[in-house]
Amino acid sequence: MTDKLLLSRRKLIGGLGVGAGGLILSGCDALGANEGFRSVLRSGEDLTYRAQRLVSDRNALAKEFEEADMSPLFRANGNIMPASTDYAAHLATNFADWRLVVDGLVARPLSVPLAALMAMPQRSQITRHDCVEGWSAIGKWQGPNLSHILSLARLLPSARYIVFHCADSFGSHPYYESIDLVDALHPQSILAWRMNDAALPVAHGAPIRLRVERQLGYKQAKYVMRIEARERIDTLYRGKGGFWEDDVGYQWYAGI
Ligand SMILES: Nc1nc2c(c(=O)[nH]1)N[C@H]1C(S)=C(S)[C@@H](COP(=O)(O)O)O[C@H]1N2
Ligand SMILES: [Mo]
Repeated sequence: MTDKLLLSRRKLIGGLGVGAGGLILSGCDALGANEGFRSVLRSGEDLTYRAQRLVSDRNALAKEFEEADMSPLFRANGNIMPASTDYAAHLATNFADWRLVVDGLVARPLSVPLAALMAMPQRSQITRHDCVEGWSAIGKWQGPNLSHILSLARLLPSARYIVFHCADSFGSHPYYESIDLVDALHPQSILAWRMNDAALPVAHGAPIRLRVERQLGYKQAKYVMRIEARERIDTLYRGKGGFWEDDVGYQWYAGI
C-alpha cells in the first residue's frame, strides 16, 4: 500500500470516526478516485478488508517526540480545580489516603492507592495533545498502562467500554469520559501521575489523568477517581459517553 493511500485512509478515519459505524464512501474523495481501491471495495472481500484496515490503524502508535520538542508552556484547560470538599481533603493530605476505584464488569474490583500506581511498571511518552479549541502542546507523561490495571481487575467477557469518572463537574454535570477496549488496551493508554518529569499538577488532573494518545484533548480525562467497566454507555448520564459528547455533541470517537 502506498504512503499516499495510507495517508488518505488516516484522514478518512480521523474525519469520520471509527466508532460511529462504518465508512461513508461518498465523503472519501482521495480514495474514491483511486481505481485500485474502488475495485477492492467492489470485491467480495470488501468488508473483511475494510474491517482489518480499520483495526490495524486503531492499534498504531501515536507519534512520539524528543525531549527537545517539549512545549515550554503546556496550557491547562477546562476545569483546573475540582470544587468538591472530598477532593480538597485529598489534596490537603497530598492524596495519601486517596484510592483509585476500579469496578463495574470486573471479576476483581480494586481500590488502588496512589503509591501502588507509582510502583507498577511504568510507561513514559512524549506526545502532542490537540484540543478542539485550536491549540496543541507537546508534553511528557508517565504512569502505569491502563491495560495493566485492567488485567489486575480482570474484565468480564461482557465488558465493552471503560468509563472514567472524574472529581470535577460543570454545574450539576460531572465530567466523565469513555473509551472502547481497543483504546483501553492500547500500549500508549496510561494513567499519568507524572507530567514533564514532576508530579502531575492540580491544573492538569492530579492525582491521575488518562492519556489516550490517539484521541483529542477532551478524551484525556483529568482527576480520575473511578474506572468502571460497562457493557453499554448509552444508559449512563445523558447517553453519549462523555461530558462534552453529552453537552455539545462532540464526537465520542475523537480519533487523530
Ligand atoms: N476532568 C476533566 N478532564 C478534562 C477536562 C475537564 O475540564 N475536566 N477538559 C478536557 C479538555 S477539553 C482538554 S483540552 C484537556 C486539557 O488538559 P490540560 O488541562 O492538561 O491541558 O483535558 C480534558 N480533560
Ligand atoms: Mo480541549
